[in-house]
Amino acid sequence: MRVLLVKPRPRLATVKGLQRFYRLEPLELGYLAAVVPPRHEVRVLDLRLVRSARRAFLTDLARYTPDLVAFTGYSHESSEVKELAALVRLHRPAARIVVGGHHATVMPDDYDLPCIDAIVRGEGCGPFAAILARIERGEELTGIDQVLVPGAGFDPEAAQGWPAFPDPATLPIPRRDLWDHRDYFGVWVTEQMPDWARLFPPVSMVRTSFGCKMKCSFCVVPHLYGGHHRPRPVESVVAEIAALPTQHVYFSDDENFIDEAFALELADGLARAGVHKRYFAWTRSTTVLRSPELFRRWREIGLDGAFLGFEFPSDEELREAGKGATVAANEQALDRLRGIGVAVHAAFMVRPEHTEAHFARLHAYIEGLPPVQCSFTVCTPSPGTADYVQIRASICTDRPFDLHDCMHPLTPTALPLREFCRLFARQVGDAGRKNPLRCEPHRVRPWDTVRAIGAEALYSRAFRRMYRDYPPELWR
Ligand code: B12
Ligand code: SF4
Repeated sequence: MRVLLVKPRPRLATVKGLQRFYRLEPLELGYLAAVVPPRHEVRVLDLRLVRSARRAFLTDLARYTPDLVAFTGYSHESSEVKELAALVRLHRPAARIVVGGHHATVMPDDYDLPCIDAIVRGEGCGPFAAILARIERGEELTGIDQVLVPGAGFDPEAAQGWPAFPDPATLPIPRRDLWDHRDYFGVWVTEQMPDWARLFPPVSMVRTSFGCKMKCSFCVVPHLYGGHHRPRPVESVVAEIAALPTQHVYFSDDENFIDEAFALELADGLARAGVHKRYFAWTRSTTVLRSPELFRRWREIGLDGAFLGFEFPSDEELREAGKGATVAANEQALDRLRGIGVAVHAAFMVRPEHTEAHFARLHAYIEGLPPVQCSFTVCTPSPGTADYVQIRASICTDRPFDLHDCMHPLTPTALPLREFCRLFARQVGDAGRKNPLRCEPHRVRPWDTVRAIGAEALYSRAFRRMYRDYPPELWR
C-alpha cells in the first residue's frame, strides 16, 4: 500500500503570521508513519511548505497514487481538511480516507461526512496501525477503539466522552527521515543573546510527556488527558533527543516540569549521555517557584527559554480562570528565570468582553515588566468542552471552527469588533518593544533582522484585519 500523510495549510492570516516565527515539524505525522509496516510505502506531505497547496496536493495525488490518505488538523484547519478529503474522493475514489488530530478528537461529528472513511480520536498510533491492518485484509473499519465510522454507522454515543490515552511507553520514536529538518524553525531568543547568533535556527519538536495535573478553567488539556501528566520513559526520550539532526529542541509538552522527579531524571539522563542541545519548554510560575533547583539544572544542560502563562494582569482574573497562580508569583517566576539566564516568553489572554480600560491596564502592566517576549491570545472555550456548549448560542459567526485559533473572538466583543482588533494589534506591536532583543544591544545577522521585521509587520497586520474574517455587519 502507498500511504500519504497530510498536514494542511492554514487559511487564517493570524496563523500564517505565527508561522513566520514558528514552523515546527509535523510531529504527529512522524508518529503515525512510525507504525506503518516497512512493506508499505509512506510519505509526508506538509502543505505549509508550498505556495499553492491545492496544486501541490493534486500533483501528489496523481503522482504518488496513494491507497490511503490520512489528514491531521486543528479546528481552524477542519474546512481545509474536508475539502482536501473531497478531492481525494473525486480523483481517487478507491483510496481510503482517514482523519485525526485535535479537531477529530474534540469534534468528531463535524467529520461525519461521505468523503471520510474513518475518524480517529486521541492518540493515533494504535488506531492507525489497526486501520492499516484492516484495510490490508480488506475488512471493515468498524469496531476499532477510538475510531468512528461516518455515515449510517456513525455512533454519536462513542463521539461523547474523552478517549483514553495509551501507556506512553508503547509509543514509537517518530520518523523524522520523512522530511527535511531544515524546513522547520523557531525564533530563538535567549537572555544575553550571543552576537550574530541565528535568530531562526532549525528546530526539532519533541514530546516528553502527555498532559498536565492542573485544571485551569480555560484550558482543554485537563479534558484531553483526564487531569493526568504521563511522562515517557526517560531512556527513550534521551535516545530520541540524542539522535536529532538539530541543535535546537522545542518541547511540545503542555507542562515540562510539573513532574519534578521525571524532569530531573531526564536532565540527568541527557547529561550522562553527553547530549548538548538547546531547549525551549512550557511551564507555569508555580512550578518555577516550587522547584528552583530543577530549573538551575535544566539551565546547566541547555534550557534557553521558557513559555510562562501569565494570562491576566490581576489576581481577580487569575482566580476566576482557576489558574492557581497570582500576579506576584508570575513576576517572581519571571525574575527567577531571568536570574539564571532563561529567557521568558510571557503569554497573556484578553477576553471578548474586554473594554478599552482593560486593554489600557494590560498595556500599562506589560510596560512595567522587565525585558520579556510576549504573546497574546483571546480566551475562547475549546470545542468539545462544557464551556463551549455554554457559549454556543452566543457565537457570533456561522463558521466557529474555521476561526478557532484562540486569536479570533468567538462571542460578541464589548468593543466594536474592528476597534477590538485595532487595540489587540496595537498591544501585540507595543509588546514587541519589550523583547530582550530590542531592549538590549545585540548584533543580529542582517538577514535575520529583515526577516524578523517582516514577520512582525505581517503578524501585526493580521491582527488589525482580523475583523474582516467576520460578516461585515459585525465589524462595527
Ligand atoms: C506544541 C503546540 C503548538 C506548537 C507547535 C504546533 C505545530 N505542530 O506546528 C505551536 C506553539 C507552534 C502551536 C501553534 C498553534 N497552536 Co498549538 N498546541 C501545541 C500543543 C501544546 C501540543 C501539540 C503537539 O504537537 N503535540 C504532539 C503531537 C505528536 O501530538 P498530537 O498533535 O496530539 O498528535 C497525536 C494525536 O492527536 C493523533 N493524531 C494527530 N493527527 C492525526 C492524524 C491521523 C490520521 C490520526 C490517525 C491520528 C492523528 O496522533 C498523534 C500522534 O501521537 C497542543 C495542546 C495539546 N496537548 O494537544 C496545542 C494546540 C493543538 N494548539 C492549538 C492552537 C489553537 C494553536 C494555534 C492556532 C495558535 C495558538 N493560539 O496557540 C497555532 C496553530 C499552529 C498551526 N500550524 O496550525 C489548540 C488547538 C485547538 C483546536 N480545537 O484546534 C491546542 C489544542 C491548544 C489549545 N489552546 O487548546 N501549537
Ligand atoms: S497549567 Fe497550562 S497546561 Fe496545565 S491546565 Fe493550566 S493552562 Fe493548561
